[in-house]
Amino acid sequence: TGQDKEMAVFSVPSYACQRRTTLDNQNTTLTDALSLLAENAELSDEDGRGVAFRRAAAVLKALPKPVTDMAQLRGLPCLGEHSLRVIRDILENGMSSEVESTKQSERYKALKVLTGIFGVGAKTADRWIREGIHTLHQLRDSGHTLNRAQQAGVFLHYDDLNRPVSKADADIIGETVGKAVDAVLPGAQVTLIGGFRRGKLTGHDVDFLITHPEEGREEGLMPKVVSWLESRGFLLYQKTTRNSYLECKDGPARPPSNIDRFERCLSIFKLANEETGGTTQLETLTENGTEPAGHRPWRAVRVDLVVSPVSQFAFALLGWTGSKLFERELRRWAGYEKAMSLSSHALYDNKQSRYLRATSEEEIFAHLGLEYIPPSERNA
Ligand code: 8DG
Ligand code: MN
Ligand code: MN
Repeated sequence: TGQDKEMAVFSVPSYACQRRTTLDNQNTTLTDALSLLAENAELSDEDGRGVAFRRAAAVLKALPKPVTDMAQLRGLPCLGEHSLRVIRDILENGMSSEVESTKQSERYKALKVLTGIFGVGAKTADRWIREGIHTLHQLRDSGHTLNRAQQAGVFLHYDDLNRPVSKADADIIGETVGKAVDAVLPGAQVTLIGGFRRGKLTGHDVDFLITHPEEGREEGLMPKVVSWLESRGFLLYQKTTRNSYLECKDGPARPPSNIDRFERCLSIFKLANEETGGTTQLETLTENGTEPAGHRPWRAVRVDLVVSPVSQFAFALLGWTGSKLFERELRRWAGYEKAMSLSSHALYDNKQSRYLRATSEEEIFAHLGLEYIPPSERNA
């Protein structure tokens, strides 16, 4: 028909790691809807459905123009029946009743509030909801014993940790981490990873990868960095996990999953801020000794620190830059298309029964037979 001439026709490769996905998303209404369903599935322990919605959203993020007609989607990968139904509803009625009813549901709202607590995952939130706990006040009054992370998350820093972190904040924290690292191990290098490395302007945390150009010098670095930061009052909370990669019985065998074994630190930074923040929704909950945001000259920010030996640096950099879906797709590509196992430590070729070395992300893409995709185009 005449209409077809006007309509953009899209073609997209099926793995997100074969595509260039910038932050310039032309289909935010559709991808927001699918992401919400993905999130709801993930929070409900339905990871398979979650991934399906994430993949569908990622395909739409890669399109150069807004979708206006279902016919444009013909032949595109990763769009299952369910995702297509949601897209059709939005194109035809301006909204998806499934998305709207999910958003309004008591369960989804409670899951959002409770998993907004640092240290609370879907499992814990689900258990609390089944006990009738839907709000922070109900949680406080329930008498549940919370672990140290959860206490920091709910009673001390809930509002701060649920407010986006800006790139400017990330840079200030980067300077502090740089100073700490330089003081305890001169020559060690700090690299911004995660969403900010992909060019995002805000994030839920700030992620850093630390290494030293001489293999082995990075050993034991994390506790020293953490003490330096702690003694100067930069940390509100920290939990350091030791490197367990070298302790693995089978040596550096194929890592069984994407859970890596680097020395890492999950922390909450105390970031001095010039301007006062907005009012907190939880002023009533901060009666246990903390001042509400807006009345104090600092805010709490989640920071992840990871230490990698330089021999694994390229893999760590690639594995921690994200997005999460991009990482998942890289590993799927490696396994299904190349018979290789990719982790944040190494790349193993199952056919040659050997590890493939790399000192840059470019080399890893080349080993995988993929065109190089820079961080700013990994926003799948
Ligand atoms: P955001 O913080 O702006 O919301 O987004 P992000 O920076 O992309 O997400 P993130 O949750 O901070 O995760 C950053 C990257 O780190 C992402 O690719 C996933 C990856 N990552 C973890 N935990 C682990 C882990 O235990 N092992 C490995 N290999 N990667 C991990 O978050
Ligand atoms: Mn991050
Ligand atoms: Mn992180």
